[in-house]
This record gives sequence, C-alpha cells and structure tokens, in this order.
Amino acid sequence: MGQGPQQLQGLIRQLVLLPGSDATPRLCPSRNARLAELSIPRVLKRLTEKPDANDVLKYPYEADMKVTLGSRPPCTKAEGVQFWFDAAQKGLYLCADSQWVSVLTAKTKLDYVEEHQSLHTNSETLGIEVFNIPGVGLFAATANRKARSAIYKWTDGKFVFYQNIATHQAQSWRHFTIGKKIFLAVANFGPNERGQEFSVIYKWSPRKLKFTLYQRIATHSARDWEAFIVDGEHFLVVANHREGDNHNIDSVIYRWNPSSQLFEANQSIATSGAYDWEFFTVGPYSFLVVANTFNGTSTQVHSHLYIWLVGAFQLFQSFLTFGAADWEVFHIGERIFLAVANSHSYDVQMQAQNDSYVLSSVIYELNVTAQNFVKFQDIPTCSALDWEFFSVGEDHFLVVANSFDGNTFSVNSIIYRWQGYEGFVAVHKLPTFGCRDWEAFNTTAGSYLIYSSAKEPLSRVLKLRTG
Ligand SMILES: [Ca+2]
Ligand SMILES: [Ca+2]
Ligand SMILES: [Ca+2]
Repeated sequence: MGQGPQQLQGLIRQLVLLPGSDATPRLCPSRNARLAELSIPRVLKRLTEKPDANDVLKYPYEADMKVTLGSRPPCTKAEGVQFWFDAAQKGLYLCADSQWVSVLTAKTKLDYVEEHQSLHTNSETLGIEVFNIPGVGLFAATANRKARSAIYKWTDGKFVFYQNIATHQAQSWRHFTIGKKIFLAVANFGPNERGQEFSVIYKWSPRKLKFTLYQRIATHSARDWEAFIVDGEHFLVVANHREGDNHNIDSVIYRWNPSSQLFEANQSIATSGAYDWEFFTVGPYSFLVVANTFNGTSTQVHSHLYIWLVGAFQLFQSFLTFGAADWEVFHIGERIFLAVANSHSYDVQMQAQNDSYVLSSVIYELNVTAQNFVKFQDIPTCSALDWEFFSVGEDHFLVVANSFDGNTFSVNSIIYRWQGYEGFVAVHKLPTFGCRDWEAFNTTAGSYLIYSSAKEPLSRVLKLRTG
C-alpha cells in the first residue's frame, strides 16, 4: 500500500486492509481521514459477502477484477472488471459501458461528537424530553430536582430558555399528542407544598404559545410517564415508585376518555419500585415493559413485560434485573431488541458481598419462533440509568448513561456501535458527571445528543460529527 499515493491498481482481495496500515490517510490528509479508514474494510467486507442475485457483484470478483484507489481513472472497455474506489467520497464505482456506475454509495458515518452547548439548568436535571411542535419549533423539557423545571426552545442552533413550570422533584417529562392537542406530562417524585402528591399533564396553548395546566393525577413518588395508543385509543401509564417506604405498590394505566377529554384510571399493575415504562409494538401486538428497581429488601427483582390481550395488559415475560432504571426498545432491520439499564445490585441479606454499581446491563432480542426475548449481549455498566438508541446513515448506536461506580459520579458514558454478529462494540467514551438521561435529536443543521446530570445543574448538547 505504500507506493503511488494517487493511483493504486491491484486485485480487490489485496485491498483488505489492516486497521492502521491503510494508505487513505495519506491520500486525503483531512480530519475526515479516519472515516475513510473506517469505511474501506466495511465496504470490502460487504463485497466479499455473498453477492445479491440482482446486483453487480455477480461479476467474478477474484480473477479479473481491478480496483483503482484514488482519483477517477478513465473508464474504458478494458479487459476484466474495473472498479474505482473514491477514497474522498467513500464511494465504490464499477466501469460499465464506458461509464462509472455507483455500486456502493458512501453512507454517512459517525466520527463521534463535539461539544456544542453547555446548558445551565435551574438545578440538577433528571429526565430530558426533546420534542417538536409543528410550526413552532423544537423544544427540550428538563425535569429539574428543585422547585421548577424548564422548557427550552431551539433558537439559532442552541437551546434557549422558554418557560418555567413549577414541579416537585420532577423525574421525567413525556410529550404526546391527541389529535391536534399537544401535551406534556411531568412525573413529580415529591409532594407539593400542601403535602399532596400529583403528577401533572400540561397542554400546549396555541394562543398563549405556552404549556398550561390540563389535568392533575394522584401518583406515588412518580418516576416516569409513558404515552401510547392501542386500537386507536390513547393511554398513559405512570411508574409509581413507592408510597411511604412501601415499594410494592400499583402503577396505573390511564385511558383517554374522548367525551370527558380527560384521562381515567383503566388498569392497575403491581410494581416494585417502578422506574420506567416503555411501550412498543411487534406486528399487531402491543407490549408494555416496566423497570422494577427495588422490592424493599433487594434490587434483584423481576421486571415484567406485558402484552395487550382482550382489552388489558397481561404478563408475557419476566426478566431478572438489578435496580432496573430504563428499558429501551429498538429495531435493527427486522430484528427487535430490548435493552435494560441495571443501576445497582443490592440485597439486604447479602449487603457486604453484593453491594455493587458496576454490573452488566443486558440487551435482549426477540426470538420470533420461541415468542420470547432471549439474552443477546451483556454490557458492563456503572450504575446505568438510561440507554438511548440512534442511527447515523446505515449505522446504529447505543449510548449508555453511566452514573456512578461506587466511589465517584465522574464516570465515562459509552457509545456502542452495532457491528452485526459482534453485537454492540464500545467505540467512544464520553466523560460525564452523574449522567442521568440521553436523548438523540435532529435539526436541519445536523444530529445531536443531549445528556443531563443528576449531580450538577449543567446539561450538555453534543453535535454528532458525520462524514
Ligand atoms: Ca419511559
Ligand atoms: Ca431510554
Ligand atoms: Ca433517554
């Protein structure tokens, strides 16, 4: 690979490059050089996989194929098959009928992140919800520990303060819509000034251009709201964490009553220190999964997955979890995964041996034949509180909120990249402090991540560098 930096001719199998030994950084010494280095072996890997019947890879690709790396060579009726890999654009072209035809167009690749904005918040922030109001803009609602939580509006490429809302140890916000109505529900962990515990649904007023109080719902140390639709009906479910010292209480599903225009209790589900609900569908089936954190003596409890059958959610599968704080569902192609964030292994009886924050969080995959989720991958985490899945081009990523290792809140959160049969592989470390929640979002200017800190009044927006 050392010779001729502009043009290299050879057989395609000679192009399988070892990481770091690749000449493309010298071909295009730009700050994007690493991208070329990343993408060549991937492109070639696909090339060497079994060819699709209907694509150009049916050509015999060992014997007579020539690859040119570098600037565009002439495309003539040369003998054999001629490819050109455009290292700058990361595209692979085939010479056919005297024309270069794109074979594998370069896809957007992630070159990781850069600091974009330090968002100073009212107080420490737990959950962050990013949402769009059509015709108005992009917003972020932060669930702040102290007396009020804030809503920010994306203005000139940054989040700018927009509205304060009185909350009580707010844990998370959930945005949802019903028809044209736009709502935002907050999970209040603490009681109000009069000792009453309520979580509150706010509605966007198109006239005032603000969120205004819509409905209060009695909750118990609420951690999370999830909004979803089943059979055309709108629902909300709250994660009731505990009532006094009792963690084994009901969480409640509420159904939107179109006549009263209010949410009404519809089904109660027994939970143990419920922390998070996640709704998803698989084909015609609707599922709801709860993260159970603690039963009063142990964090080693089952978290349960429910399926909607004949008008109610019924137990479908149970997972042993360790202080489960978040479930994240995501799709990669046809495959469906569920990731749990395990935050703490603790058991009153085995306290000394067993109190740990450094433990595995688990990714499960739906096995359609067996009709259940099976363990796909263990990922070591440090008191994981959130998983966020996002995609860049054709690549898929998970970022984990690592919050605590038993000694310090200064721990790295990690981005993992989907690498097919290798599963998720750690590709990038991000120093975080008491990291609580990650959200991915897009604007016309690019893709971003935002994360909150439950330990300092500072959230950060990161811009994804893509090439
Ligand atoms: Ca949730
Ligand atoms: Ca999540
Ligand atoms: Ca999140």
